[in-house]
Amino acid sequence: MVEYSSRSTGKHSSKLGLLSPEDKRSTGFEDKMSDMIAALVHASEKAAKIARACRLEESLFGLLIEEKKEGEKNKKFVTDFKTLADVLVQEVIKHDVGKQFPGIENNIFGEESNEFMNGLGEKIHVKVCETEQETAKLLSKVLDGNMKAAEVLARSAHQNIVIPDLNTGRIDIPQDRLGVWVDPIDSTFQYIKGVSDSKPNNNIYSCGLQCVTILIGVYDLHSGTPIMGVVNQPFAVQDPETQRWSGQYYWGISYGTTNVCSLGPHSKNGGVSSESNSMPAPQHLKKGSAADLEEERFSAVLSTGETVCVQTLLKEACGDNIHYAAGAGYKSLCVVLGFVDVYVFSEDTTFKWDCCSPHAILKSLGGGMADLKECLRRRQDGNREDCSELVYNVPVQDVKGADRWANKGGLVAYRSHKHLEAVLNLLSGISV
Ligand code: 2IP
Ligand code: CA
Repeated sequence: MVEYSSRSTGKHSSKLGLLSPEDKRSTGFEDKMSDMIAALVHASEKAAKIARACRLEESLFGLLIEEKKEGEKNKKFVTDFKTLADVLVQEVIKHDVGKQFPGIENNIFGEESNEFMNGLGEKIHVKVCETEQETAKLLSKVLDGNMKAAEVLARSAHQNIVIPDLNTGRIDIPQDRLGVWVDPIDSTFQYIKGVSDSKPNNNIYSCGLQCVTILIGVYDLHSGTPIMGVVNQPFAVQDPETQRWSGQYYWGISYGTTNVCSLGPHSKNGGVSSESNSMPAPQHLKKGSAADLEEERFSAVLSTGETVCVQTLLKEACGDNIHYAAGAGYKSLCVVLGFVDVYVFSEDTTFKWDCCSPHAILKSLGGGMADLKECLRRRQDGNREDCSELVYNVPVQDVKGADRWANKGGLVAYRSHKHLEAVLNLLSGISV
């Protein structure tokens, strides 16, 4: 099997004074939360390896791409293979993080259930077992006896991965307050399609494997606010000679007055960056003057599924600075990286697992992710001061299935409050 590498974004920044490893040892402080983010990064790297293996290992790729062929008799089964890979990643995260933080596995949530039915009508609960062999045996039952594919998957699930020290500094958060949202593969459609030669425009890929992300976000079970997150891009860069993909991951922690991120707070990363990210929200912007227009100028990334009304308003305000890209996680990452100022979505088809991790990173950079329609409603009620951020612990009432965890009011992901304000000014007339 070919080895693939991922690298962290390298640059570390913190708004805190950091404790050196020596300081930590001398204080005897149990730096649990920096271990937690390391465990999440580690789990995301393993998930990235599984995602790459499913595309690159012949025995798995065959199962994955079958889905594209219409009308095949085993279509349902191969659709389930993608689900199986998703569930396996979810279980790997539960297993690995749960081993280090016993009990947290009960508060790790995702879209899929781990219950499968195979061709023989047997009900199987997919999980990571004690040994690689046991996991392979269990997976082969779901894969109707395909031992080769089961062995490759089990090997990825049990492999040892080393990640560099993240050097987060000391963070003390009670573990029993933590819930975790996992999206094992965001932008599934791009993942299955597997386009590798898409070209970026202003650093942004509108489609292709670059839009695939693995999202792991931790939130406060009581308040619902995001606390830490990892966004892993398993197909970030392809080597033109070997065709091998390498990944990239980004992380951030925001808790109380602690804000730490793998990116500098003013990092531009070659993109159109917001120059300030901790500006107070401007009050009652008057429209019309040159200064106001300057204030309201921003760049945005949108879903191709955005409504015509919102697209038209944003196009008028942003001109050429409007981009389209696949993947809720990827679009949020474009904001994190400063390629655009905002990601706006007025529809209700993103979910808690799509947003929790990038939201935590944006928060650590002084930005956030607001509930678009709730913010607009508050303004219509005359309350321009309070913005409503997305929360992660409250389901939508009277709804079943995945839609319970939809972001009902849409969203605005932003790094700077002034850009959130500009979006809300612009969309103040849309129906909420
Ligand atoms: C999807 C995925 C889609 C996105 C949708 C998410 O998650 O990110 O790309 O739609 O909102 O729920 P769009 O690309 O139009 O933003 P998944 O791929 O996990 O189903
Ligand atoms: Ca998703």
